[in-house]
Amino acid sequence: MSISIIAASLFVCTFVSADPIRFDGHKVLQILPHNVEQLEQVLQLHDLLDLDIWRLPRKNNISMDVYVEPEKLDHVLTEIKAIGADVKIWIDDLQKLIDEEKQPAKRSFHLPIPLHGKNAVFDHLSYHRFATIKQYLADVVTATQSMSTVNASLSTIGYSSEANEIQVLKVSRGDGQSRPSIFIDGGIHAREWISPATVLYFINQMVYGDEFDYAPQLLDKFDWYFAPVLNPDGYEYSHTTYRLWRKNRVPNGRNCYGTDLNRNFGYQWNPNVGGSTNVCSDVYSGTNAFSEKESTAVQTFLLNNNQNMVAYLTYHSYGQMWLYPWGYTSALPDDWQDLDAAAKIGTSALSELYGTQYTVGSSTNVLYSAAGGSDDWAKGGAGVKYSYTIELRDTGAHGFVLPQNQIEPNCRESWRGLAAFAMSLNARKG
Ligand code: 0X9
Ligand code: ZN
Repeated sequence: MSISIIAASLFVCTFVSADPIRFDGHKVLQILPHNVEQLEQVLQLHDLLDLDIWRLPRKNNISMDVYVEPEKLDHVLTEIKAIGADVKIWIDDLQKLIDEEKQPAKRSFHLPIPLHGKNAVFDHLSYHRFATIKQYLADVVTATQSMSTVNASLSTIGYSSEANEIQVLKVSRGDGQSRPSIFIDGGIHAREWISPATVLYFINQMVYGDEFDYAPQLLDKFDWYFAPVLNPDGYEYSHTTYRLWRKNRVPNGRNCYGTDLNRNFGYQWNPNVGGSTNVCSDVYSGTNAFSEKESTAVQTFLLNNNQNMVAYLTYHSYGQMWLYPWGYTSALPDDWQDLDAAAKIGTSALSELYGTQYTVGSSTNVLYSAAGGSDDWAKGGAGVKYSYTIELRDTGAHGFVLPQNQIEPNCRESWRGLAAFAMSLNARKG
């Protein structure tokens, strides 16, 4: 089996339940294949046993994170040892992490938290439900109405399959001048909760100002579009029912739900490259490119607004990577050196606060090949030059279940990285 189709069979069952599914005793293993043969064998095993690979670096001799239910554990461990790969239990009890994730984080002096609406506080230190996020966005719009140097306006660019709004907040100087623009989205994958939290933090800094005073410069140079939750149905489902849900929630028949929106964008769309034609798979690519309402909403919006769009950044987790196209092939875009240099400016600024290290490179070469990603389409389909997928914290200690006390440092460093990146684009454009 080739590396390009390894992610093709990450199966997840669908649960219908009043209480969230529990993950007591569920493990994440770290498996280290020593050569290509061992890697291939591990991947065959993953196919056979329907394992969920959380992180899959492209090369052997770099470990992979694999989620295993308790019933399968003994069998998986025996098989991996027979293959000769190293294996260790990396996360011992997933439920414990899920419980710890909820621990409230301490408020930090770095973040002035404005009051909203009827004096309600939207803190940027917790993971919020979709309804609360919508209220926050509406409150930001109201707040900027009495500000003279910044304007925020909200549009609904489409509706999800369960009829939730997909919203974009435009933040600009509001002086009637139009500037080059940058589009930032989050929440394509439901379980990556740090992603919407990061985009919301960016909005907050841009509108209310930030400790480094980047916001005025960033608003002088660009108009900003923020779409914090592109997959609202999946996001809610990951809160109410199944913490590790990835896809949207479209019904597919066979009691299986969801398309992986990041396999559904229409540039070199191909379910055989890192996606799947199996409707139950966690990386199901959809019936065809742009079969999903959520991806179509982004397509329509970007095609209508791409005239002067300089950058597209889509925030995901986890792995600490700043990735550029292509995801569908190991070949690189002609201008990859421009993308590489700008990403390195971002990651080096990001690391200055806490020393957090990010890997920069093309997504196929750093991670794995997967066609149908929004980043590939933004560049190849909408012609946005600086197109990236940013994989936020961490490198696997908590994976998708990043504790709330890491939200703030993650967002602070990411804001610094974003600002340095964006300012460098402007400098280079002269
Ligand atoms: O597999 C993905 O969709 C992304 N990783 S994640 O763990 N957040 O699911 C990486 C996408 C990289 N870009 C493309 N393959 N086009
Ligand atoms: Zn993702």
